[in-house]
Amino acid sequence: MTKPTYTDYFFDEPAFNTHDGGYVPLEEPQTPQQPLRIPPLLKPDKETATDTYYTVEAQAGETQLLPGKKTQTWGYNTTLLGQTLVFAKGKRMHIDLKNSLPELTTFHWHGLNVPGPYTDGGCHAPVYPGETRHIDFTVDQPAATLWLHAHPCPSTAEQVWHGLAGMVLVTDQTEAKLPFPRNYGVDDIPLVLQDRRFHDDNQWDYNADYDPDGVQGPTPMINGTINPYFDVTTQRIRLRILDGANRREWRLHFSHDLPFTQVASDGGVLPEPVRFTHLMLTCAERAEIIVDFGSVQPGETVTLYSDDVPIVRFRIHDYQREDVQLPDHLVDIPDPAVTPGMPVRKVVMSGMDEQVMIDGKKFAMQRIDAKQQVGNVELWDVTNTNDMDGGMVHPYHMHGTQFLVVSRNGHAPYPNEHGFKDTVGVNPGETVRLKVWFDKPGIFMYHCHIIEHEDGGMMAQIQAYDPQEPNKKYQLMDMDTLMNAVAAERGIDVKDLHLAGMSSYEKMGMDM
Ligand SMILES: [Cu+2]
Repeated sequence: MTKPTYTDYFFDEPAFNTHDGGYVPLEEPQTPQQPLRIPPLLKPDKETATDTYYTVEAQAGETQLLPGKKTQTWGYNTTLLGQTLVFAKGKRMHIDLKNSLPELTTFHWHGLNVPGPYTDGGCHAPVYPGETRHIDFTVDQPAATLWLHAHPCPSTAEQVWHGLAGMVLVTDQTEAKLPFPRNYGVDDIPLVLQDRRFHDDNQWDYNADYDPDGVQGPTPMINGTINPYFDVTTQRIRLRILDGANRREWRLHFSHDLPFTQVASDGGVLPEPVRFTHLMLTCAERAEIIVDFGSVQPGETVTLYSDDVPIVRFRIHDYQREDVQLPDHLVDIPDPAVTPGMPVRKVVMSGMDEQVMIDGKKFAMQRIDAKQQVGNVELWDVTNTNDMDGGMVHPYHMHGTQFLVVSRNGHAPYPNEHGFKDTVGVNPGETVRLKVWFDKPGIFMYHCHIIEHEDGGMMAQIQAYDPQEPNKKYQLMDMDTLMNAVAAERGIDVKDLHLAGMSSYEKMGMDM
């Protein structure tokens, strides 16, 4: 039986970001092409058969992005983005989280199955400038492409914009047996898709570009490279694509309408490979795709576009011919039964601009919005009440879980939504039903991953509890502590401090 090749983006076209009032179209850079930066693999401080020790340092620096002046940037163990971490399933990780930035930050492991709220690294796990926080955890999930980013509410968006986003690769024995390219940097390539606006002297200016519906820039930045090319030396390559933008959706397709095969989504390998010519990613989503250049002659260039703007050029060199067929079935995805007697939970994402909320409320760091027992399997109905006329797709993300997408408005999920996800785009007027369970206890955030929406209050938090300790108390961050700390770091009076996400609360006459 021949498998279909899907040729559409699936999401609702009237809700694409191109229709936003504040949409900033991508523009092809006019600067010379440069080799795609490949984030180096972070060397462990120490490694044994069972344990791995890393130091992850958030640092400020400058990066040559454009000809002329370097750009002030932030990164993890580098000046921009991050060195890539590898977590082998089953191993015990010991990580020093070192903050060498001038302000407090947090280290959030997006998609990682670890306890909350401190190991997870949301807003309750601040690391103050000059300090180090230590975390330990056992890698307890299938192979996947995850990421590390800052999450200090309400400055998450600004810190990610500065560059705090790194790749995390979970490996396991199941994925290792599949016929996927996995030679990192050669045929297994992370691809962090972002966009920036360059101001005077090649600098970024988050406040100048601020938009409560998400900050955008016209210049595509791929792995921290402007106008990149990649030299292809194998017939097939695997791209681990992350939408690492604050707001931008990426509608990806190759020149010649070259088809490609998606083999993994946010939480790991898909049950079956899915063939596409077009793929849309919303903020924070990941897709691993395998591109076969077997029909392309050495010397040619295959271009990856988002809408009609080239974002990466793949220069095809001589390669050894191979004839690899992906199996029809890749991995088994468990589908546990819903715990009897549990009502369907409802989550409503509403509003645009400063009005964004979840369940009619803006996020409050000290308020627990929901509770779910660890191990219970429950249905969550996540609704986007925006209307199709002027509404947008809100990428809904949950910490502490990899969920399954059950349905979209009662219909089957998209063909690439049959594996584990931690972020799902919800169309205007749509209810996406999820099957959600937590393996680890803690406080976990759930929110829109348009990062300015998240900072602006489209976020809530759940306590996943061990039945032995249903009312366990955690020390939670609060606005006074946060504001006083940031004001002190900046050497200003707290009453003069303004963080971008606060404006959404102020405009609505609400307290953070
Ligand atoms: Cu949103």
